[in-house]
Amino acid sequence: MARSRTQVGIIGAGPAGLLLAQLLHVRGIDSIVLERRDRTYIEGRIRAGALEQGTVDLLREAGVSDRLDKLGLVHNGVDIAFRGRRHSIRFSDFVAGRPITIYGQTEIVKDLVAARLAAGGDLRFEAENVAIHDADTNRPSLTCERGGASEQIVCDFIAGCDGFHGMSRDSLPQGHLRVYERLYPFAWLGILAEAPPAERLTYARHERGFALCSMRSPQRSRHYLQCAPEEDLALWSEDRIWTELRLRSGIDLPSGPLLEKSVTPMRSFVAEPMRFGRLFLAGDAAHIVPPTGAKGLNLAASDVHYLCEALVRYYKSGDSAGLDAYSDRALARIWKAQRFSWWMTSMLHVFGRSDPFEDRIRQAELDYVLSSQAALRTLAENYVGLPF
Ligand code: RFL
Ligand code: PHB
Repeated sequence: MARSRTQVGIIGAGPAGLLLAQLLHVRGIDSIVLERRDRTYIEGRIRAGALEQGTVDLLREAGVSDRLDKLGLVHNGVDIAFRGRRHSIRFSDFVAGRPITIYGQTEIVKDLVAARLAAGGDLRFEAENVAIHDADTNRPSLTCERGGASEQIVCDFIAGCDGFHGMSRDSLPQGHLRVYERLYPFAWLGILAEAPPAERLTYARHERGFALCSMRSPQRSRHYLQCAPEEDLALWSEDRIWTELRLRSGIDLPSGPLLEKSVTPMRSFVAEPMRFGRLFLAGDAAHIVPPTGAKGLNLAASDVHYLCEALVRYYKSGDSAGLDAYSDRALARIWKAQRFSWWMTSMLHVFGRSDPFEDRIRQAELDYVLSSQAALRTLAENYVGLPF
């Protein structure tokens, strides 16, 4: 068996794992990243797009902001369409200097992979059967198989950054984790299209369901429609999608060829604590939010920030107080983002006919938010991202 040694063994080359590896590198700490998929796959997975300023700053600190600075679309607010009217919320009216930046997660992953490889970083793709050993000792290790050969990596610490369907959360002993979960009775049908986007990021609550008009570049739009969790994509022709988007958003969106079409379930999920011995969970491996608040990737970034700071402190001075505090610190921010994502999701989606009273309450809440400076401030503060 081939053996290696590193300071931090990282499972998963999504935004969390890659950003952690790159930030640790900048601070002089080495790591090895094990990723189940190949490079083309992870660089093509279309997901998030809205970055908080804290996430942008962290990418800058990691030295991967050249393309982001050039291509990122800076937005100082969002629109909410409701009952035939568009309401513009300007973040700068409430929180100074904290815009959001639209830059695709695919691009972040490409930038991080390129930076890791340019720095001679150890990124191991197509690592199968990754397993964690002795996480509750001072000498944890990882094993995996690549190209039919077994590998072992002995580390000081392990970071489980392998997303919601990864193995690290499940490798914890039964009973160690407490899980909180909510499934929503709807999903999002998402498209990426070669078509100019709406001018402003627009969230719409319509009696036919929620819609979101976003973008990736001045020529590329990213839109979402509330649909059923088991929605059959075959029933959604391009024409039907564009008609529905225009109806719900009230925007005369130009159409164009679709580059991608998929259905995403909506879920809130938190597993705590985010630590077992020398294994630390970060990002979607520990928590999922419904995408209505645009918080998933941003939470992965803040987890990584806390974890990186804790590891740097440990390696600088042998002080493990930061590591001991990691889970509580990360969870304090996660739960606030969970609340915001749940609130935005509840207020902007149509939950069906099962509870007409609650539906009217949700509409009244949105009506109130859009008419109250105090409520708009609350929305803006949370949307741009709470401080790290
Ligand atoms: P990821 O991105 O899932 O990466 C995990 C990586 O681990 C690998 N892996 C394994 N590797 C080795 N061994 C195993 N056993 C493994 N199992 C899994 C996987 O192949 C993968 O490469 O998790 P990470 O890094 O925590 O990043 C989280 C974000 O991807 C996620 O939170 C966001 O995409 C959520 N999200 C959004 N977040 C935002 O902040 N702003 C947004 O605007 C936003 N929009 C979205 C979103 C997510 C969406 N979908 C599709 C879920 C919009 C959508 C539609
Ligand atoms: C996106 O651009 O993909 C996006 C933007 C805002 C969200 C979710 C997704 O709330």
